[in-house]
Amino acid sequence: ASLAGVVEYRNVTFAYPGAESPVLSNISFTARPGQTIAIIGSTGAGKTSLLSLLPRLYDPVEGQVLLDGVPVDQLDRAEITKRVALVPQRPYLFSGTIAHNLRFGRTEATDQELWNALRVAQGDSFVREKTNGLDSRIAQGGTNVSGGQRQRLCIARALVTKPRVYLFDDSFSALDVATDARLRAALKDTTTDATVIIVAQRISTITGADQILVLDNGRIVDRGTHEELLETSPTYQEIVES
Ligand code: DCP
Ligand code: MG
Repeated sequence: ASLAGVVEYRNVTFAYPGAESPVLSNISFTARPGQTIAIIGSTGAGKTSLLSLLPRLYDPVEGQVLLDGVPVDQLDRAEITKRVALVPQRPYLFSGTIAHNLRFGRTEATDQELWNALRVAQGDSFVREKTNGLDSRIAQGGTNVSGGQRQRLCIARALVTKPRVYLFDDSFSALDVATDARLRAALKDTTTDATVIIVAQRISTITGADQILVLDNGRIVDRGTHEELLETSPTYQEIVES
């Protein structure tokens, strides 16, 4: 079977450079094309750190992270960037037009592709309402758009790259529940072959995930579907009730 799009963490332990204790301990899981894997856990549990190891923002101190069956430290960084899109927790917009921000240097993307990405990200209507549409200017840091609009533009930017793997770090938190649900439904329709890893705070964002990893203090303490975890995981129940 092809390993294209398969993400595997194998006994991964990670500490930030210079830090004494690890922020991730013995993390193992596999995410396959067509699947959505969700990661949930309290603030500081290590969710962002976990995602950061796939695009090699950092490397583990023990264990391996594999993409397409190959350890990521054996892959070219440019190749990883092509295959993996990370929507960061603090999405970054720069001073320039919406089109510039969506293309992010990918000059080959057509306007039609930008609009398609915006439609999936539930961002097409607010862009259309702007006088200059795709040519409207974004201020440095995206200060002239709302938090939810910023998130949707950064999700659209990820869609434009057509990656095999999407990493969403709390990317739906500024959206209202209805927009969040519409966006994820549209995402599922257009990324049927992609591998999706979602970090989320809101339970409703992840109830449909194929597998949920419950992260606590750098460890996966429980895993399963929403229904399974409701039965088996006190940590998950606490999160649901909070
Ligand atoms: N940490 C660190 N150096 C960094 C980033 C984080 O020492 N450059 C520490 C802070 C936390 C731990 O690592 O103790 C885990 O941080 P994460 O950002 O991975 O935690 P989460 O993403 O789970 O937290 P949040 O839900 O607040 O985003
Ligand atoms: Mg985080």
